[in-house]
This record gives sequence, C-alpha cells and structure tokens, in this order.
Amino acid sequence: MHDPTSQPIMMIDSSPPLLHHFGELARLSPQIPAPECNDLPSGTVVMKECCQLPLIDLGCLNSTTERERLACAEAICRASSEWGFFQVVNHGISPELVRNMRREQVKLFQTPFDKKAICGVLNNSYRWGTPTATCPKQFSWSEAFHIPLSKVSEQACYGEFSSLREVMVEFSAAMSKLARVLAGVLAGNLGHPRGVFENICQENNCFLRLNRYPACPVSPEISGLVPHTDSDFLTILSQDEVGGLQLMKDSKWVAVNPNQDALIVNIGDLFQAWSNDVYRSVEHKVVAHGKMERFSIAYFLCPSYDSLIGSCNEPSLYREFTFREYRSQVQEDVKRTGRLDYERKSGAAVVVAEPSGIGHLKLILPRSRVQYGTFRVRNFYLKNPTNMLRLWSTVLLLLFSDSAHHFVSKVLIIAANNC
Ligand SMILES: O=C(O)CCC(=O)C(=O)O
Repeated sequence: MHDPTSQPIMMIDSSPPLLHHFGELARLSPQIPAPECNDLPSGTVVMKECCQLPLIDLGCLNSTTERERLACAEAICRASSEWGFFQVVNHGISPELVRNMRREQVKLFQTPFDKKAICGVLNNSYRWGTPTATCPKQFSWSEAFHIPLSKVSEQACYGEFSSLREVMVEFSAAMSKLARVLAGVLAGNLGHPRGVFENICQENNCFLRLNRYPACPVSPEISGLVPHTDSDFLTILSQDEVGGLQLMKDSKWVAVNPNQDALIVNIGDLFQAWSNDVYRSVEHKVVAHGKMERFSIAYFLCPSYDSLIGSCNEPSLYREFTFREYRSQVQEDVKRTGRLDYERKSGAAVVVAEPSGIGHLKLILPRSRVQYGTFRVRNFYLKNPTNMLRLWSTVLLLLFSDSAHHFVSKVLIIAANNC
C-alpha cells in the first residue's frame, strides 16, 4: 500500500499568482498597506445587507391558465425594472446538467496554472486577476474562461478535456433557450414580437464564462470581481452555495443569498438602452471569501458586433450604436482608467453647443458612464434636447444635494469645436 509519508508531497498549484500581483499593486498604492496574510481576518464575507431577490417560478409561463402566465410575465418585467435582477426556479435546466457542468468546471480549474495559461483550451480564453489594474481596488481575485459560443462545439477547443465538450454544448444550449424565453417576455411587454431577439442575438454571438474565485486570505473587502454592469442584453448565472454576489440597490450594496434551485438573471446595458430605461442594468460585484473557493457560470446574451442597438420606442433616450462601438468604448474606458466600474468621486459635466444650435451633454467621468438615481448614460448616447434637460436637472439636483461632491465635481460649458 502507498505510504503517504514515504515521499515528499508534490503540491501542484492550480491557482494563479493573485497574491503576488495584488501585493505589487498594494505596494504601489501607499495609502493601502501591503498584504500581510497571517494578520488578516479570514473566513468572513462582509455583507452590507442581505436581500431576497424576487423569486419567479418560470413553470407558470407554461400554465394552462392565462392569468398565471400573465402574472409570471409581469413579475419578470417588474423585477427587471425595479431590481434589474431576479431569480428563477423551474427554469428547465435539470439539476443533473448543472451538477455535471460544475463537476467539469472544477476539474478544469484544478489544472496546474501554467498549463491553463498556455494550453489553449477553450479558445485560449483563460484570464485571471486584472491586468489593467493600477491599484488594489481595481483588482479582481478570480480566474475565468470566457468562451464565445461559436467555438463551444469545436473539438479542437478541448484538447485533453474531452469530457468537458459534451456538457458545455448541452449546458450552453439550455442556457440559450432560457435566455431567449426571458428576452421574449421582456420584449413582448414593450409591445415587440417575442422573437425579436432571435435575429439580433444569434447563438454564435453569445458567451459562456466559467468563473472561479479562489479563497482570498488578504481581505474580506477585496473584490472577487470588481463592480461592473454587464455589456450584454441579459445574463443568466448559476452560482454555487458559497455566496459573495452583491448588487447595488437603493445606493447600497446588498448580498444575494445563494439558492441552489435557482438561477440568477440580470439585465445588461444593451437591454437598458433598447428598453429606453424601462429595464435596469444594475451594478454588481463579487466579494471574495476568506476560506472557501467559489464557482459560478454566466451566460451572456449578446448581439453580433455589427448589430445596431437603438431604443425600441420613441422618444428614445439613446442614439443608435453598434455593439462593436459600445464594446470598444468599454475597453477604452478600462484601458484609460483601469476600472470596470465608473468613478463617483470626480468628473465633469460638459455641455457641448454645436453651431447648428443642437446641444449635447457629455458627462466626462473616468468611466464615462454614470448612474444618477435611475438615469444612466454613456456620454455619446444622449440624443436629444429633452434628454439633455432631464440630465441637466439631475446634475443640478445633485450639485445642490449633500452628496453632490460624490458625483460631479465640476460643471463645464464648452463649445463643440473645443471638444
Ligand atoms: O460570479 C458571479 O456571481 C458574478 C459573475 C459576473 O458578474 C460576471 O461574470 O460578469
């Protein structure tokens, strides 16, 4: 029999060097002490508040009673407007499929780090930490595979991970079906055909992201994933029982209690723009856990890069833009600021008066997209003077409120040619 004490134990490290990189960032940021692992509290996830997300039984969408079907659709739309987030049960994805997917996900992440980083598995989509971070607050204590679904059935993507392929194909198809049902309900509520997203968001444009959040000995406050909104139409998330997901509700971070029977759905930026702000894309983050690793899988319902996204009803708050344009703006912001979220502490509101007399209002914030109460814009999406007025009144309100300095520090008026 093998005697475990007879040989040195080979520790194969599957985790990326998060502590090393976090430490480097901390040393470069004098106001934040470098991590001293042993001194730091562990095992705690700081939760500001717990919330009970709306829980919706999707089985009711297929009820024989029209009243139940309508009530279910209404619950989905109300949650998307009021919360931007909800949970669904009886969603049609079998617990066995979720279990199989999780098992394969765990196996994949257990691969030694060096191998994950270079073996090219899943279309070379492995990533970890935050390469653009310039300070600890911008650092995500996590690793992920972010896979375009156009590649998901390609044998060549899997190499030796052959058992992953079958379950990935089945899981992404099931998530895709569910995402389309939900998007259809949300579109129908706004007077559009339920199938409107069939053409806009073809399967090959969507993504599946496998996340792992290693236990984090550094701080209970560090982000597993930094605050962000999703730049898609909608996201469906399967999370394990560890917890850590928090969302912004009424200007506070609230923790989402894990529910093993439920999937979490959230509205993305594109649905907010398409719905003309009827549905809300809400900022969320993951708080790292001190002692336990956490796994989640997110499905992102996305359009093709050349799809034009405009608001579905007039008068529209947003001008038309392509998904490509939007993504490149997000990437530019991240490159420029290192941040995935927007900066609340400083910025400037800029009114641009064009010679034609048409005014634009730009909010120049490091993230260049902002959320003022329920009004949220990317600087180049504001379209008409009515929106400009609405935005101005919000800016002025903020300027005169106690918390003004948290949002906008300067208001500038600039002629178009100067911009
Ligand atoms: O893991 C989670 O709970 C959230 C994941 C997420 O927000 C993302 O992958 O964009």
